[in-house]
Amino acid sequence: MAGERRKTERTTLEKTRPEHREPPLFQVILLNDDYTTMEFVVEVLERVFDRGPAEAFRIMMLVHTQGQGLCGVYPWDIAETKVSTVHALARDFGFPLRAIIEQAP
Ligand code: TYC
Repeated sequence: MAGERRKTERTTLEKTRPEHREPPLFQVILLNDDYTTMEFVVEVLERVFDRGPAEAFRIMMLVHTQGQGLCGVYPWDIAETKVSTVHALARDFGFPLRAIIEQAP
């Protein structure tokens, strides 16, 4: 029966697909500026991006020398929350520190 054949084909197609799709991932990129202190950036990388002290210092120096640097890769909602947290902390402490989101390649 045609209906049954279609059902069988559909079942076969579903079985050859991956079980679930990975969510698209987004990079959170920190931008350099001339006013935010190095100490504050290291603190942000440790607290917001869960980096250890040495890694936080390495990323801060990368941003300082290259103009920008990757802090982490997350699904959209988490990336957005990280950026909002960075901007809120920076505002509270009077620094112009900015972070942006880019689609991961
Ligand atoms: N360029 C800043 C300074 O010399 C330090 C800095 C590093 C600022 C990284 C922002 O994302 C940044 N004090």
